[in-house]
Amino acid sequence: LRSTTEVYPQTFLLPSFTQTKMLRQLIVTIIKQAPFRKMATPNGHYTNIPLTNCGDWGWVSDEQGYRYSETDPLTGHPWPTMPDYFYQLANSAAAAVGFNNFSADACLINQYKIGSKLGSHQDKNERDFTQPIVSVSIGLPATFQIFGHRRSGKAVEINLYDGDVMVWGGQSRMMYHAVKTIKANPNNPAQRYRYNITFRSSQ
Ligand code: MD5
Ligand code: FE
Repeated sequence: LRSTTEVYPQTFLLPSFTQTKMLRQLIVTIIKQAPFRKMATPNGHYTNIPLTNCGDWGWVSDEQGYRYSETDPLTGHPWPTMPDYFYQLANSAAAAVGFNNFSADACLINQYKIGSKLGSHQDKNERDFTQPIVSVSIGLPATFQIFGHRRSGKAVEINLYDGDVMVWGGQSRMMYHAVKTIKANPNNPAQRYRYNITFRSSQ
């Protein structure tokens, strides 16, 4: 049995913290209003990973840069309401490792296909870096890399499975991180995607 570990200072892995059936159903509902899409980036490309958001604020990218927006640039409408089930999950995961006042106002949902990856980057579009970030893995397994203060070099690697939750607090939330190329799951060859739901306090 895998138990909660501090995989990096102030970074906690909560293995099998949640079931994912309800999460998947709620994602289906959200993407009817705000579908997954790649977003343009300032360097003239598109994000590798299709994404969407729910909650008061959503992370967006365009030719101008990265920021949080109260509306979906595809429709001009507010993002879908964050399901209470999502909010409570993020809250209880944060509280389980000592962050008792976490209140997510932003929820980013990433969709990874087999063969896709997320390059090394820092998350720095939020206003209050003392607030933790909570991330939930659904579907295909992934190897997550934490590089530390440099973009590349030697990384701490963490395997993430369906239902695993990570909480990034303190200094760890400013670390460079990446997701290695997603592979098929030999234990479940029919599985085609990994979803990651990231909860943030953005404002
Ligand atoms: C993922 N997503 O698996 C990850 C989970 C993203 C992203 O990285 O930006 O959409 S969030 C992991 C994370 C968040 C904030 C800080 C750190 C890692 N960190 O300092 O290592 O789709
Ligand atoms: Fe990130």
